[in-house]
Amino acid sequence: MSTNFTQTWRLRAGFAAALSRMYGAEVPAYTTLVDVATTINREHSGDERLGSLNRVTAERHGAIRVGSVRELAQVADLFAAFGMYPVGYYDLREAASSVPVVSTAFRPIDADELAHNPFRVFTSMLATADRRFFSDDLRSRVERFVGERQLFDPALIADARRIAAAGGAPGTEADDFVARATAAFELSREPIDTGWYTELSQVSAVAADIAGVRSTHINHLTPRVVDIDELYRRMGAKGIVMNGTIEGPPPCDGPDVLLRQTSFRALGEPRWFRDAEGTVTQGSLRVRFGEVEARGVALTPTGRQRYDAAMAEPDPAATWSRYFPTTDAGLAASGLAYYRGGDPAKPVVYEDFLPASAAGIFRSNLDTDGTAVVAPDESDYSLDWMANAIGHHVHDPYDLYEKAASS
Ligand code: OOG
Ligand code: NI
Repeated sequence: MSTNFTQTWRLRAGFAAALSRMYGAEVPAYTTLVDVATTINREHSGDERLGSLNRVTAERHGAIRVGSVRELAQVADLFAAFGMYPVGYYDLREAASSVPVVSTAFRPIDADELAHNPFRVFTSMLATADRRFFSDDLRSRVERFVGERQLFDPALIADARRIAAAGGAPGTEADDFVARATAAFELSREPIDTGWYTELSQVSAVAADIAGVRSTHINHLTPRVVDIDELYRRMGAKGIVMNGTIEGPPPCDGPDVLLRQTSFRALGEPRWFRDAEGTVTQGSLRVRFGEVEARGVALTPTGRQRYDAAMAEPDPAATWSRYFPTTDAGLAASGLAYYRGGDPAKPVVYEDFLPASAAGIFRSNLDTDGTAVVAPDESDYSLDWMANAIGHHVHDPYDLYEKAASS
């Protein structure tokens, strides 16, 4: 392959780095978070069973939100150029803290691609067909508004399709493509229609963030840290107050499993608003936030059932050891977690998300809960529905872990 051809993983690494620079300039507390995470990761270098120091330090997940299947399909086309494919289906309407979205995560799926750069983006679509949140009237107005906007330049999506098919970009095009893709997720300065935004906020702050504006943006960008409890303490010492909880498994003596996450409220950001008379004034919105994650070993379907049962206990930390062995050897022997070749020294890292945690992260960053009414859910959202609607296969995470474990 000639040197002036940029491979998919380099495009992905460039995209993650460019988004990180953009987000750092937009949300200064993000930079503090990355610095603290990097320091802690360096202090733990040597134990790299769950990913090399380089991988973990460069590792980010982003979150974006879109308003329709058309927009979700465009995101799928765009991310395919970076070797990021939809994995898993998350219905956040079902969680205890219900949010009117259905989601997937775009990420690399092969072990070597993950090792090169594991950038992933949790992507949520507003569930306008769910009558518990949207009346027929509001639904049709939201769909019209979203149908008339253009999140992505059609030329960008056309280039993405071509680059995905070619497995990379000619070197002369690569930087420009990454820059245009990054810019599509920048916070817009265009004035927001105050009346429309307020009406949607009454249904849900998430609905307003998604369908109250004519663009999308990175909602957060999350670094990975090896010791999240330590990070929580150090951020507090710097005066950045994290939300009260760490989502996911409790701290325990045994191996880290799945995913632990915590977030902090971002400050209000200046945004422009246009009122009914057409007057534009500056206001502020608190929509974006900071988040950090720690990843452990992926659980098998049996392990996942065990996890759900452990988390249903009144105090999961106190009873955790009744559910999970405290060693990798124990986890491997009981078939609860994935290890390459069954070797307890080689854990397969959990690369996905957790629906209850994701809903908790959404909710912990909202000022208001919004209002859902009691109505039958006649929408037919599902993994198959999503795959069909966006014209891309949505991978089953367990298939990918099985493959990783047997390689
Ligand atoms: C996504 C919230 C979920 C995670 O890491 O689980 C999430 C959003 O706020 O758009 O980011
Ligand atoms: Ni997140």
